[in-house]
Amino acid sequence: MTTNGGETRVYLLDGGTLVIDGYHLYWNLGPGGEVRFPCYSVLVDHPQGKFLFDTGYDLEHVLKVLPFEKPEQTPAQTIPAQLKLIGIEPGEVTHVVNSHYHFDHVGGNRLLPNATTIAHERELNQLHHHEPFERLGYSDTSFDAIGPRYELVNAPTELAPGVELLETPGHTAGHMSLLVRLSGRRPMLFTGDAAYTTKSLETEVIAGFHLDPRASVASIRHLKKVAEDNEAELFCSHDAASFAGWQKAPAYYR
Ligand code: 5PN
Ligand code: ZN
Ligand code: ZN
Repeated sequence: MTTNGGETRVYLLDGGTLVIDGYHLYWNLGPGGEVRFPCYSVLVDHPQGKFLFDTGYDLEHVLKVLPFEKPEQTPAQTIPAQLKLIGIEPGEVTHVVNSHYHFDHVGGNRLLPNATTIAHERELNQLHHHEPFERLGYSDTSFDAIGPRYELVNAPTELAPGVELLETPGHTAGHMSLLVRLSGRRPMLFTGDAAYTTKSLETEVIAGFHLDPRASVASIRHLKKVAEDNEAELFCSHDAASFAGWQKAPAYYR
């Protein structure tokens, strides 16, 4: 196992793009019309393990179940290809932690044969007992079917020194965000779908896909407070303009 001399590195893995309507992106605000946005995963290469936060979508699944989201994902934008860019084999990933179990955040889980899946107990329960309106969101259960080793958490939890999970429910029952402290820059706070874009943060307008809208708004406010208290930079889940400006693998943050 490489340890990078004890340094933690954060890599953003490009997983391609999807399209949704602007009214789904900004509930009851819009503007309407097609919006194409990125899906990405975060590899935290830490002295105590290689933690992957979210794993993007499975192209075959989206083409079959949600073709109207017009997926664009090249072979280079799969989890194995993105890991290869940084010289890591899928079998070397020690832990997978999903912000939540929507299809666009779990697609690569099944490709990580040795990883322990760190699951929020309420999210795992909701995957199995979701409301009818959550059916499409929870449509990719491939990762659950193959029998991963689960480690149940009730966030907030420290996965390793400087790697913290926060509870940010509302979008889903057990949604989690990730705070990573680094030696060479300010902390990185990955919101997951608690905030799709910086406009979601600024306007406090949540996405149309949600379990509990009032909890969703509270989670946006919680994230802004945590960012302020820790002087952290917020990284939203599906913001094309932001994503274009970030360093992507094989480059990294440290
Ligand atoms: C991108 C996207 N598309 C569909 C759904 C859904 O049905 O619940 C969440 C979600 C998405 O994030
Ligand atoms: Zn989601
Ligand atoms: Zn999403």
